[in-house]
Formats: sequence, structure tokens, C-alpha cells
Amino acid sequence: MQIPQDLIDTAKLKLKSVQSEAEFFQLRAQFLGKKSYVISAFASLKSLDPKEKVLAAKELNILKEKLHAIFEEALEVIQNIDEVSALDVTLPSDPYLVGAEHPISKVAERVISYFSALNYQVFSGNEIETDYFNFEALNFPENHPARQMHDTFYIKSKSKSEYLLRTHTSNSQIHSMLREPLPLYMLSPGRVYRCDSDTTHLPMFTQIEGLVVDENVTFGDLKGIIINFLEYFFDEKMEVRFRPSYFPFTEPSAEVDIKFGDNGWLEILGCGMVHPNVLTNCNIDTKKYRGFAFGMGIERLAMLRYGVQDIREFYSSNLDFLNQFTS
Ligand code: 2NL
Repeated sequence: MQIPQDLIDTAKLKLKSVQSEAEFFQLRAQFLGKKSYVISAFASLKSLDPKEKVLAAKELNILKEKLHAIFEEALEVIQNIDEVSALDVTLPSDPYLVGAEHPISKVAERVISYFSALNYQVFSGNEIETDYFNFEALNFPENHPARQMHDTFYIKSKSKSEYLLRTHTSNSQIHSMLREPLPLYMLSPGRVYRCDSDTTHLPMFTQIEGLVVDENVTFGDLKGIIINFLEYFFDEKMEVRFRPSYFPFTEPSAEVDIKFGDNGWLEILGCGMVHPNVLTNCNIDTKKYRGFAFGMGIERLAMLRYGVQDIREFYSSNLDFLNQFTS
């Protein structure tokens, strides 16, 4: 009598894909039930001669015992699978990991979305610039401290014909005033560079500046836009304070503070009416046109929005930090 030797392996293999008790009993009937190979083989033993019968019966019994043991063991495993850990084929599959938009990009987009809705154009400009477009055209005096080597990254030497890394995005606004027709409503987001590094400063950061040049624009227009923007950005009514300040490129100038929790006032951006010297440098008739401008640091806004304590987190490439911004 020929006894199939792969029966054990086949049973083991089929048991692996069993997912319910019902399936288990069905499979057990196939291998050990009345119509199974093993049980029907016992019935056919009587047709064999006595010597062969003993041998075949012994082999069949061993096979039956092995199958019993396998099924016994498998039943225990199946009965231990509780409802929770049972495979639920209706569950959604694991999501594809496509990364997260960087928090600085998200905040920049939020700022841009407000001004785009007011028809401001977006011009990002170049990060490598000449002294003229970064300082001179913006009415910085010859000896202004920002122009010094320990504040500005110069490429090669500090001679006027050489290049530097822009310290603000205003260079892009100078280029735009020289190039674009008036009136001009623009926003310039981009990376800027200053020799500075601690928990609230980085040698590279992101700035967004806005510029309007039109007839009859006033400081009142500027105030209105800024307050409305801050309420859009923080999604709530804000207490806003305009504090007199100084920038070489605006006159008058103001720093804007918001009331933040119990910490009192917090500086959030700078702004002012464009200095007539800046307009003149861009061939704009100051009798006909006036301008207002403002500038803000995106990392600072992002730190407030997301409660980030150390500005360096944004550029540490730490996925545990970055993956918090997936939504
Ligand atoms: C700040 C302050 C400011 C401007 C930026 C500007 C640009 C041109 C002309 C006049 Cl082309 N002004 N930009 C004006 C006032 C303030 O930024 O604290 N930024 C982080």
C-alpha cells in the first residue's frame, strides 16, 4: 500500500491560512473525517494480505496520530486568537508615507494666501545681491552697522562691486519697482542671511515683505491691512499696537506688537511709509506716488503658531519634529 508522505506538510500549510474555527473544522474533516484519505485507507486494509496489512496499519496509525497532534495544536492557537487581534480585512491599508510640508512653507503659504486674495503679486528675487540693491538703494547710510562684516555675509570682499547674501528681501522690491508698472502691490517671500545664531536667530531665515506703491496711500491704509492680516493669520480678534521705530527705508516707521497671553506685548513685524529717497532711487515720482511697506520673519511666526521654543528645530532635519506637520 502506497501511503502519501506529503500529507503532513499539506495539512500544516493549509492550517496556516485558517482564520476561523469554522474553517478549521472544515479542514480537519478533510484530513481526519469519515471521507478523509486516512480513515478510508483503514477500510481498504482488509483487501491486503496479513503481512502487508500489519505494516500498512502501523504506518497509517502513525500518520493519523501525527495529523491529530497537528490539528490539536492548531485548534489551541485558533481559539486563542481573540476578536481584537483577528485579521480584519475591511481595515484600510497602511497609508503611503509621502512626508510633510515643512512648517516654514506652511506658514509662508498662509501669509501669501491673505495677500494673494488682495491681488498682491509675488516676486521672490535673488538671494545673491550687490551692495547697491541690498543697502544703497534702500537709503542705508554708508556707515550703517548692518553693512559691517559681522552682520552681513560678503562674497569675497566688501568692495562695492562685489556680491553679498541679501539680508532682507527688499532687494527684490527694488528690482520690482524698477521693472513693474505702477501701481504696484507686491509680496516678496524668500530666504535671507545674517551673521547671527542662537535659540531665536539663525544665519539663514525666511522673510516676507510687502510693498504697495500707489497714489494717495496712507499710514491708515497700512494700519488697516496689517491689523486685518494679523486677525486672519491668528484666526482671532487681536489687540495690536503700533510702536514708533526706525528703519532707513521707511519714514515714519513702526514696529507692530500683539498682545500674547500673559506675556504682554510681543513684536511681530515692522512697517512704515516708504522713504522718498527709496522711491526716487527707483525713478518713481514722489509728487504722484507714495508707498507703504512691511516685513516679517516667518520662523518667528511659525514659532508662535506651533509653540516651537528653539528656532533651530526647523532646520535640524529631525523627522520626529517634521512629521508633526502632516495635516
Ligand atoms: C522687519 C522689518 C520691514 C520694510 C521691511 C521695505 C522695503 C522697501 C521699501 C521700504 Cl523696498 N520698506 N520693507 C519696511 C519696514 C519694515 O521689515 O522687522 N522685518 C523682519
